[in-house]
Amino acid sequence: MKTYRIAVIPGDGIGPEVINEGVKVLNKIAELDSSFEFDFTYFPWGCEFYTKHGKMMDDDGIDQLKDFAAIYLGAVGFPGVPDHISLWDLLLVIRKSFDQYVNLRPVQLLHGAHSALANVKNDEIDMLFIRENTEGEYAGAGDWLFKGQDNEVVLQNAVFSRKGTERIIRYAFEVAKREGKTLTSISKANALNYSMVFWDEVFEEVSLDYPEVKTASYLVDAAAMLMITDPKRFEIIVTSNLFGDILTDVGAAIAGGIGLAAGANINPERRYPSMFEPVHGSAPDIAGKGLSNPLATIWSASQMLDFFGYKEYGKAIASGIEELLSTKEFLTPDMGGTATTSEVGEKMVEILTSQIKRKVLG
Ligand code: GGG
Repeated sequence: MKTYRIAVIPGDGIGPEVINEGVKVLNKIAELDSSFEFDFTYFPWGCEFYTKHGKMMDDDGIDQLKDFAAIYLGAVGFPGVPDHISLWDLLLVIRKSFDQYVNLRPVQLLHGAHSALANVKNDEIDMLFIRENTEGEYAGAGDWLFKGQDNEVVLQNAVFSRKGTERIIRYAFEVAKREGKTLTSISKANALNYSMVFWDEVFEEVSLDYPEVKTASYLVDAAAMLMITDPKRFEIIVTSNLFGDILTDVGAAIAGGIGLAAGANINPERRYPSMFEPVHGSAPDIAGKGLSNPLATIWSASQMLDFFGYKEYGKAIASGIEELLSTKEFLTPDMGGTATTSEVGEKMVEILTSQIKRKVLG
């Protein structure tokens, strides 16, 4: 039997409760399959750890994580710890240390999900964001000069290396080619006259190797508008770190809410573990009350299964979520229901069990 060792970082706020439900789902799928199992190791890192130890993770945290098959992360951030500390010293350091340069965020309006857009059909919102995940505007390069003085200056530099830009664009072309879909690049070359002119040039160059892929290129402001007014024009999208972070929240709003938005941080070469997490943050205001929606975390478990090669289970989770949404009975308050976090997780386990048994028994 194959064993997948998974590092679990539940993190802060609602992180632990949503992760519990994702773990339940993963364990049930492994039990039903019986050719593989998960071995979960929990790490207590996050803001509570910070208040006790003055750091978000152990000093050798990256070394402790490096041999796991994957990392499953809940959420980071809690009042009392500055947001730039909680994000940089845990989530971003993992993404960078493990060269997880691809951030995959599906924006897909599942059946039964409620879009913020009126009169939109499910098949009109079906895109995959491929966000550059290790450099760009989140490179962490800059300076803070003359702090507190009249001549105070802050610099936040965006870093676009040729290697970093080319590899994310090439990755996106490969996905678009494999799936027979269009590829849209989102940038801002009219205003960002170095970084985004360069991004557009690299996109043009790489496109020459993929004549079969139909492409489009938009400025980020136009793209934000078009995602609302004409979402069906987008299929595969490649964009920079910051633009991808912002636009995928727009994506969440049009595809059923942030409670349904899943993300995968991938090291495609598999030299290091990849990390799977919901897009949402820690929502401290509702933490510990059983109100949080675990579906994004469960969906990110499906991305983990896809990554391990169990595409059929990845699909089963997505269709299980659709079944759950369509019955409308087991929804958390953010989706208009009264179910608790764990009731949603239990229902997902029940739906998946009957789906997988039906398949096995033909
Ligand atoms: N679920 C992980 C989490 O708490 N994310 C919050 C966040 O601000 N993420 C920023 C990013 O994805 O770059």
